[in-house]
Amino acid sequence: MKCRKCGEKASVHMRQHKLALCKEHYLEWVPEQTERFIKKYQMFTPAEKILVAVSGGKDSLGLWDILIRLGYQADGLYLGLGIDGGINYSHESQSLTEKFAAQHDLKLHIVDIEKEYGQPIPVLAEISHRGHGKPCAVCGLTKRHEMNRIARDLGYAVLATGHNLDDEAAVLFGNTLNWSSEYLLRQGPALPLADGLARKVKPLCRFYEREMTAYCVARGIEYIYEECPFAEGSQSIYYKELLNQLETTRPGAKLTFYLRFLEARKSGELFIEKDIERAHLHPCEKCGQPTSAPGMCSFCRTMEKVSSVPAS
Ligand code: Q46
Ligand code: ZN
Ligand code: ZN
Repeated sequence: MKCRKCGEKASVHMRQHKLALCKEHYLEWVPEQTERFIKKYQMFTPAEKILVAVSGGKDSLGLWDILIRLGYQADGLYLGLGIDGGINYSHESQSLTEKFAAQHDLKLHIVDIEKEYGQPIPVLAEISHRGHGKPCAVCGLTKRHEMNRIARDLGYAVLATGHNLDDEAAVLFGNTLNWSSEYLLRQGPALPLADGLARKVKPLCRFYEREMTAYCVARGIEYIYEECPFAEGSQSIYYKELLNQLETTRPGAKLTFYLRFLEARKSGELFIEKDIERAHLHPCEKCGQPTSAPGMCSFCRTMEKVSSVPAS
């Protein structure tokens, strides 16, 4: 196949777009598309300061690289979760993130959860008895809380994450299977948030995972290949596999699934857009972040529980 732009040999074939491009034109196409999505979903402007949540994986490092190439003011935030899993996961991902920041002369904030809260994520999860033996519930809660906290404390207008289409389609699939209307209402490329919190955006939400891999390889970005060891056997991986099977026989199915959802939601065809969550939110008595729980938010309650248990 030949590159649609220059006629040279193509190196990336995107069946779902009926598009093939050479390496050079692929490296132009990805940021152009990203810019298009940023504008379409009104994510941010060049005047705003962006905080990119970086994990050392291909999506977040790829996102950071694209935003910088597009001329945006984007700093990084790395959360040290303290996960080893026999592969030194957190340590490796942190060094790759630091290396990327140093190579491009970028500002990177690092928050070490153990230093902040006394224990690494797997231990916090164990002590608090949340999440049925897996640290993911406490991990997700902590990541959300810390990203919001840092974005707010350091005055960032926007928090950007590297979620790609495969991630978004899997979440959508799960929420649809359960008809979780509250979650469906909250899912989207750009989420305006309650008072004092940064907007949350996902500029890569229309790129397939393999498109991000191709981008990072073509740009020579070194990223951590392994997933977090606790991701194994998760529901979201199972949904991704199912959607991949569908995609094999129907190229573009994932993209259509996600885009039609966004369209239907926007036009109000699916749900009556009620401001349900907002109506019940109030600031947490301890950290001030919005919560629907009475008194303290679930993060602060979890941490209270943890600090009341003597360390063994
Ligand atoms: S939640 Fe669970 Fe992830 Fe945290 S413990 Fe690892 S797999 S990193 S997206
Ligand atoms: Zn070309
Ligand atoms: Zn709180």
